[in-house]
Amino acid sequence: MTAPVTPSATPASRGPGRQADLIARAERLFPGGVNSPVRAFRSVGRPPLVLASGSGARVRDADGVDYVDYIGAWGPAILGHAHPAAVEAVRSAALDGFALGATSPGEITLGEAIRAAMPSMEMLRFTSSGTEAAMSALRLARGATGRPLVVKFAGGYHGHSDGLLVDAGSGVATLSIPGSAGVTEAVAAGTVVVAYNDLEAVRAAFDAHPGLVAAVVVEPVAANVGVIPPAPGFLQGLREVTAANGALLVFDEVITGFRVAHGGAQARYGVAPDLTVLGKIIGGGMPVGAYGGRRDLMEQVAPLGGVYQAGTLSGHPLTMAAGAATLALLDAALYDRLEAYGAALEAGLRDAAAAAGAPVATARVGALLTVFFRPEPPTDAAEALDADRAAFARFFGAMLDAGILLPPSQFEAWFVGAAHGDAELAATLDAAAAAFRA
Ligand code: KE4
Repeated sequence: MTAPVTPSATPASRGPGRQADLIARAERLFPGGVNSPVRAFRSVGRPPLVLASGSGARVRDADGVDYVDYIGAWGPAILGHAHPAAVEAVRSAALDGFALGATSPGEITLGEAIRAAMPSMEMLRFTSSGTEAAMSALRLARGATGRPLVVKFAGGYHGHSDGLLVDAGSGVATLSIPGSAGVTEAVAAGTVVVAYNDLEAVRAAFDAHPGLVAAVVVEPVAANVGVIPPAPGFLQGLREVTAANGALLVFDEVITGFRVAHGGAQARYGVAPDLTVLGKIIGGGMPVGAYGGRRDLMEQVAPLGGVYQAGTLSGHPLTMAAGAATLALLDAALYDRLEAYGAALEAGLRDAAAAAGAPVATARVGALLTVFFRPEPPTDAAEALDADRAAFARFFGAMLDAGILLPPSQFEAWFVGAAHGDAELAATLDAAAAAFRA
């Protein structure tokens, strides 16, 4: 095993004030000073961090301040940051050139590893982001079925393609309305939004639009309104209602894939979708997405079939190397450790909140969890969204000041990685004991 990777910049290049200067320059360069909105920390009322390096379970900001990290690059860092095996795999691959413009051996290695873990993905296609993968899977669903509509769930996030940035219409019989400026009503009308965990609403959507629904797309564990586990029977129910109506079931496992089990949520809950969307962990922290599933469907994707999708850097060799090195280390012992840490963290947080008299609820699936500032864990987005955001913001700030970096939103999941150990757990729970009183 090569020596642990130390943070790249030297301490001399950090120091008080560097972060403030970088933020000021970033805010002149990028909208909100960020290249993805959640990084702006706007919902927690704190200035954003500029993170200069990460190692294991910790990250270091541009002023040289270290934090125990629960952002985890928003999911990819399941091994921890700068894991030597992943770093060495990328370093070695880079010596052979970056992108060569044709299939590379690494695509086959990683593709076969994914298919071995998720047998429902008989054939797949790599992309450079989860957004591309989800967008492409739904284009395939519409192309393969010849039907126009997609059903999604309120609070489900599947990337920022137009048809998925929509809000629920006035009822399941109505079509969605734009959820972002720039999304047209015509595009939004291709999507029906219903409540998560509500099988009756899904059945009603099919009844309201007979023969028109191409697919139901779902995060099998909702994680973009905070973590909301599927109700017992919900996923199996989706499997049955889609099959009964000639529609496809699409699992968006960008977060849950290789996170909640080696085979993702489809393995954990025993429900096989027709198509699966992946991202994050399969790239080991490098830009990635993938979609795949039944061979008869994937063979309709160009150049074999009429559903077009493409990408200059899809299957990038350095991404493939990082992903393969990561997946190779995701063994049963690692998932046992993640489960144990997640359970201890959840129990400790509950105890700390109770001791502080803080009305919070936790929701957890494996090493994916959220602390909701509401008395009960939510069962759908509407319940999650009534959490006390101001209380979360106070908690977030107190944890940050104590050296614990949480995702800067009440509606995100905490991402635990294999590098989180006893020291990180103790530091987190010590900080939480005070932060629940903030
Ligand atoms: P990307 O295009 O960001 O790679 O993936 C989009 C996506 C698709 N599906 C699910 C279930 C996702 O959670 C995501 C992206 N997740 C967010 C975190 N909740 C990424 C963080 C960000 O937007 O900066």
